[in-house]
Amino acid sequence: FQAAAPSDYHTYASMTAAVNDTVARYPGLVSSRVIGRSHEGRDIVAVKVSANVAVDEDEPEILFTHNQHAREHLTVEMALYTLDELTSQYGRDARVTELLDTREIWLIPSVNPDGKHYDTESGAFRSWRKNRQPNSGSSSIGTDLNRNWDHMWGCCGGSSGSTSSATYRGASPESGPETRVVADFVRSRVVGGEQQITAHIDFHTYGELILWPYGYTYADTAAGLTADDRDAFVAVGREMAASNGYTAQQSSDLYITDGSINDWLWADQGIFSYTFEMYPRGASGGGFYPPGSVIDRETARNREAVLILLENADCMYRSIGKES
Ligand code: 0X9
Ligand code: CA
Ligand code: ZN
Repeated sequence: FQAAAPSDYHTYASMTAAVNDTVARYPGLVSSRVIGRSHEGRDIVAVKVSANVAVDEDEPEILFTHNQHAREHLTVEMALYTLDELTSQYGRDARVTELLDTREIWLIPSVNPDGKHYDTESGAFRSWRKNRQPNSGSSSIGTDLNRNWDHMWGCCGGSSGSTSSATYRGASPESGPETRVVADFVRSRVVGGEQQITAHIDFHTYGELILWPYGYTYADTAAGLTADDRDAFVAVGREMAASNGYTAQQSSDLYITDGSINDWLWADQGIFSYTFEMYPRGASGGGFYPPGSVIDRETARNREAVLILLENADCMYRSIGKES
């Protein structure tokens, strides 16, 4: 078993360079915009991929977010894989071509660039999870961004109020600048009173899981989550899981989380929002730091699942025979 080194993965700088290079090579298909800045002032970038990328066409939009958690570096590789695949296969692969002609795809390759930088800057991995925002009255740094979203924040024992905890929920919902930047971006995609984004995956490591809301309750259905909604989450979730061998389940079946991005995107914005926990399945596969030799295999492993979500994004209820 080969241990990973920070040099096996893109840095924030080399990630940014890869994005900029792709924009330069495919100006008709890819654009990027700075949607805001992290606590330490790094750019948080959203990349748009679509035919006629410069035009805001009336097409279903799909969002992929990556790297909320600093040490989950494989998720940044997943963003760069998806970007490369969609661009290089446009005009070659019929499914990719059709999807870029009929969808607008947003990738945020690193939601937590300060944490990513901190996790590797010493030359050794630091197992850092949170952002790098100081907490007033405490020497402990950081908020768990995936406990900082504004739905049932701190409600249910699925986060911590202690600044030293790895799951510290922050002082208030969206108190993390990175949470706020991404939430503002999502809100900005409401056009003519309608949220354009219909489906989303938040990429994490590790566990090989596909998770759907809610995280704050064990109940299968709850406020704002009907039986049809739940059935559509399950149907598309299971279809994606059949393609990559992950285990599909409600996120609270893993453990209760409150203030997660999935719960906010669904309950507040009506977006079918999944979490993917990527490779490995368990700690013996390298945990958060699998060797660089698995990157190509473990990103390509999700190609089909990504295409499945993109194809379903125009009407998620088709998956349960309730097209409307
Ligand atoms: O705890 C988390 O935030 C995620 N697991 S991780 O090991 N990557 O930290 C799981 C979140 C799943 N829960 C919801 N999506 N609600
Ligand atoms: Ca388009
Ligand atoms: Zn995570």
